[in-house]
Amino acid sequence: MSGNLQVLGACPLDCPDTCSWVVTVEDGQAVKMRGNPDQPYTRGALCVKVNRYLEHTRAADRILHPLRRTGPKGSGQFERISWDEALDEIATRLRQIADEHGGEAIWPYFGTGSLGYLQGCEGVAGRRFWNVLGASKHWLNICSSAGSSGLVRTNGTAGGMDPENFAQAKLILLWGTNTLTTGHHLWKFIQDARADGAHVVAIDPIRTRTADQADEHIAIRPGTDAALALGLLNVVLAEGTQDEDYLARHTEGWSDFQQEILKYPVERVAEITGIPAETVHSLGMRLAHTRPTAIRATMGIQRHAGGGTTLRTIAAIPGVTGDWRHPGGGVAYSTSGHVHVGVDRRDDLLAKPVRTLAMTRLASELASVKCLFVYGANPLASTSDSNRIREQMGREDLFTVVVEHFPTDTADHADIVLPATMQTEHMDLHAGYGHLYLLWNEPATAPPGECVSTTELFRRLAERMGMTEPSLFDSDLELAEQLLASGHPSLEGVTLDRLRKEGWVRMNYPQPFAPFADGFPTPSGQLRFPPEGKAYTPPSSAGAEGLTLITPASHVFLNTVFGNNPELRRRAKNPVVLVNAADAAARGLSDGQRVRVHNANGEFLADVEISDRVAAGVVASPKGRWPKFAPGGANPNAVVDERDADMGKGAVYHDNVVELTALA
Ligand SMILES: Nc1nc2c(c(=O)[nH]1)N[C@H]1C(S)=C(S)[C@@H](COP(=O)(O)OP(=O)(O)OC[C@H]3O[C@@H](n4cnc5c(=O)[nH]c(N)nc54)[C@H](O)[C@@H]3O)O[C@H]1N2
Ligand SMILES: Nc1nc2c(c(=O)[nH]1)N[C@H]1C(S)=C(S)[C@@H](COP(=O)(O)OP(=O)(O)OC[C@H]3O[C@@H](n4cnc5c(=O)[nH]c(N)nc54)[C@H](O)[C@@H]3O)O[C@H]1N2
Ligand code: SF4
Ligand SMILES: [Mo]
Repeated sequence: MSGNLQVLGACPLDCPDTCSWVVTVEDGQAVKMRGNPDQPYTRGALCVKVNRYLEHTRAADRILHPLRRTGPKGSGQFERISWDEALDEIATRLRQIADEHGGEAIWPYFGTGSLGYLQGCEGVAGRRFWNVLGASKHWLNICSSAGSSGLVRTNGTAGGMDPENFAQAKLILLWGTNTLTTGHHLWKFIQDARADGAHVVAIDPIRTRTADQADEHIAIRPGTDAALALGLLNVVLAEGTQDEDYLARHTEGWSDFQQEILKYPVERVAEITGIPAETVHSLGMRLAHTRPTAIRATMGIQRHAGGGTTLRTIAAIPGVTGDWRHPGGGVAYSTSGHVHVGVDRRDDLLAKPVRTLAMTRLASELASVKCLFVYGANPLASTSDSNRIREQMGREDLFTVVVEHFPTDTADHADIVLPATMQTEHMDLHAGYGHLYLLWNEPATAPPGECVSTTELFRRLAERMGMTEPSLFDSDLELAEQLLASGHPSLEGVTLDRLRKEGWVRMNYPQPFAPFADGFPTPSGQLRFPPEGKAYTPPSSAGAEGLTLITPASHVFLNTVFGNNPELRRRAKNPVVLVNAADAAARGLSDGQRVRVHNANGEFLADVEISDRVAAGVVASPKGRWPKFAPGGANPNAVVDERDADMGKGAVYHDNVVELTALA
């Protein structure tokens, strides 16, 4: 690599926008990265976080060599070892554990550090290797599974609107989503709609920066959104603007669901949701009379006891209004249901069926595990009930391998740390969960130090363990060819050659796209309304003493990625907890005062920010901070329950009851 090159890549991070980027390479060094101006969703912009990506690849604390633990677990004391030594030790321990305790005592625990189909979670990297070994399966349910399950129940898929078609909407509900922080590229399409007269409403217990920019903010009581959906439909029915033709042709269960809606008059909904009855009514009137209405709901809204039901019932709205007829109408949660890349985990390589471990249950399930093999994840910072995880990860009889870029709290607990490549150093295939493009990421530079990609790591491990199954040794390009060869019509003409040349390709969906204008991917082809009594699940905090804690996305971190970047840490300032003046007064707390935010699970420390951004009864403190950089050594996951939502075993990050106590 010499001279000046422009290399096309894709952002690997867990963000709906999956941006296309252009890296300028001079003499083998990546010197500049910018958003691809030609890509219709990226439109030339990255974000406040990824603008620092190249700086991050060269950070002083980057892990560049394999390491072996020398101090107590958690101390972060390591010595450098060679790849040979690391592979030998891992191979020996894996074999020993599989022989003594069975393969299921091994937990390959991966997260959303990279969404790549080769190097990351979307392609379930490493699974073929784990199948040969007979290791437990891993269920990536930390993020979106409750909402996805709810949507599948109603629509047969979690896929919905093409977010680009928000430009055609006349009413936009940003429902439990913080667009300007968590996926800001949608905003341009919202602005296009606004230029055409669309009204934008943010429905969120917090007045976020997105709510500030909306035409209207409705502060809802956490976990009560399904009741609001029913109340809005109650107004639609009263107005008689339901789409009878669409209902008759494309839905089932309407007469029962109609009865359910009638149980939620505006006054009752006001009581449940804490929203004034006039506001519920006026939003209902807008919904009743505005076609098309586009609803953007993302993952925040479903991190609750009733999160699955919430999406199940919100998904009923466009079935009643007939909004699915129009490209600018419907619900957009995740586009991943429209991605039909052919992931082949090769379950046929398993000698016998194995158990599946849910990642949200790490705190409990670790007790039955002898090897935890972590890649693309930072559970000590991101997974619920972190105190119990920390206790388990301190066990001497647990063999822990962590494949990482940086010395996270999780890596500090490893027996062996392996150095991983970053996105500019390996190849990968990506799809967004907020648009309908596939992207190719071409490596821009050679890996620094002894960093190795995920695919290469598993090839090396398979070889070291003496495995002979040929598919374990497929090259990255062979794997990419397999992924694109699913035969699904949405991939017709989408070749690896084209992707490598053009960087991104829209899948074969019409533009504009009305996915359910003519029916749904359910067995009957019809939308299934929620059955009687299943349209609303109250939040677990209902009736509990204390404050409901929401732990939303940080503007400057991406989950815990960038949690060690000096400039972004500086911008994140000290941890704060937003508290309404009434709640602060009731506890004698003043602005800026440091408090313990606590419950039976544990505590974290934060500075009180008295704010009308939250209503009485609700407090908020963002996710993403590394525990070891937080005062008191804990982030909000110390108080988050290890508890399942109603569907998909989803996590309940925004549904925990806490108290605030001044630091003595
Ligand atoms: N309190 C609270 N907690 C939450 C949430 C919340 O809303 N509130 N949100 C949850 C959600 S939505 C999610 S998705 C999870 C995310 O939780 P995790 O899946 O655990 O993701 P991260 O904590 O971001 O950690 C990702 C790690 O992967 C590493 N990494 C990145 N790319 C690669 C790679 O190519 N190879 C390897 N080996 N490593 C790589 C990064 O350095 C980083 O340390 O967090 C959840 N945690
Ligand atoms: N900057 C940045 N961007 C990110 C991430 C990040 O950490 N930082 N994380 C990425 C990941 S992994 C994901 S999954 C997505 C998540 O993207 P979002 O879903 O936007 O993330 P959250 O901030 O968890 O939740 C969005 C909003 O939902 C609100 N909310 C919480 N409970 C309720 C409720 O009961 N009802 C309603 N109506 N609203 C509620 C919260 O107050 C919050 O403002 O973002 C991705 N993008
Ligand atoms: S984090 Fe999201 S907005 Fe930022 S560059 Fe990556 S895909 Fe784009
Ligand atoms: Mo997520």
